[in-house]
Amino acid sequence: MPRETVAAGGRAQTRAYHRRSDRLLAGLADYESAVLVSHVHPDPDSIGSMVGLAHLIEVCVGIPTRITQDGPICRAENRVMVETLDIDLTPIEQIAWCDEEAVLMLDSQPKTGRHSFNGEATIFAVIDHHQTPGEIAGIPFLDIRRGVGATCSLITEYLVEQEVPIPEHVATSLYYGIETELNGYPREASPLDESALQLLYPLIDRDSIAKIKNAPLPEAFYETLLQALQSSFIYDNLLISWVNDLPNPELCSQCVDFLIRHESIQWAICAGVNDSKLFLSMRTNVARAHSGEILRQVVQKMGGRAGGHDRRAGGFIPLPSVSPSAIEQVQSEFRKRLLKALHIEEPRGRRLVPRGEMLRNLG
Ligand SMILES: [Mn+2]
Repeated sequence: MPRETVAAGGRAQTRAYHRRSDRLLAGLADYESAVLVSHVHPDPDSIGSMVGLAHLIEVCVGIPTRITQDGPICRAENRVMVETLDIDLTPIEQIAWCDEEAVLMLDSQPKTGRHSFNGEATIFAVIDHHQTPGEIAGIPFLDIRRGVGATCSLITEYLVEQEVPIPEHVATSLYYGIETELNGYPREASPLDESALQLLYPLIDRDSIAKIKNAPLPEAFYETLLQALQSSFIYDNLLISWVNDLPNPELCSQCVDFLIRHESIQWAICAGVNDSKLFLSMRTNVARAHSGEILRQVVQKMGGRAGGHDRRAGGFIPLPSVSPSAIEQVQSEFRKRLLKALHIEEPRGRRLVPRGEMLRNLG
């Protein structure tokens, strides 16, 4: 256990830090400010955990903090979250990195290919719950708990340990971050997630949560969903859906959230082409299925990156070109590898919506 020698009444005394939050805050005492970074396409857990930690640091250490945004926020709910809760985000490319400022990485680990931050400054802390391993050697403060459902639950624990009052917008951010990560299965994650949700609930603004959950969807969502439905194929208990013209990467996850609810499948994946990459979003309704790890292993052999959790995963595979034949070749190899990884021996899929049906509906 880390110890620090403090002067007390003229006599040196050794204090043991029993709690992670004590150790984190003590380490920050040497810095003038703190900058919080996370992964690309920020999600509610990454944003919520940064909001919560920034509050903890400002109250307990008394130094200014900045919350960064890595890449665009595309998902409608996430945009409304930032607007409604008035979250101040600094684009990560505007940060001038310096040694006096502590860098804390949340909901992500260094060098996983999931962020623009790539060693521009020394990282002081990594706080995460992903299965995807990163390069963490030499980082002074680490709190990586893979069994926990949300990074926001870890930050809620710190706030409770330090007895810091949690303002409404902070509580709402943390609560929504945990809720989206758990996808309706709090007991499956960990008791820490469940207790964090219960603790935060009386403090949140329920109207804001309702507003976020009912975020207006862009017209592009419906066009993408139509493409996804028209190109969905079922192989045994797996549904694969191809979107060859994906307006933004996060629309894959919105489509797949809907597709996984099909009554007779256990796995669903939506793969869409955007910016010379095949973006992937995978879901399973099987408990503790390690889908993040499965997808990571499948795409790794194709030069791609992926990660995630038990029921949800995401990633991408770079495309050599966006010509139809190049796309088709990558799609077919990915399908082959995925079927193998899921032990599915059905090489020919059946269409979710038969072709004749689609043509008849066009009338
Ligand atoms: Mn997370």
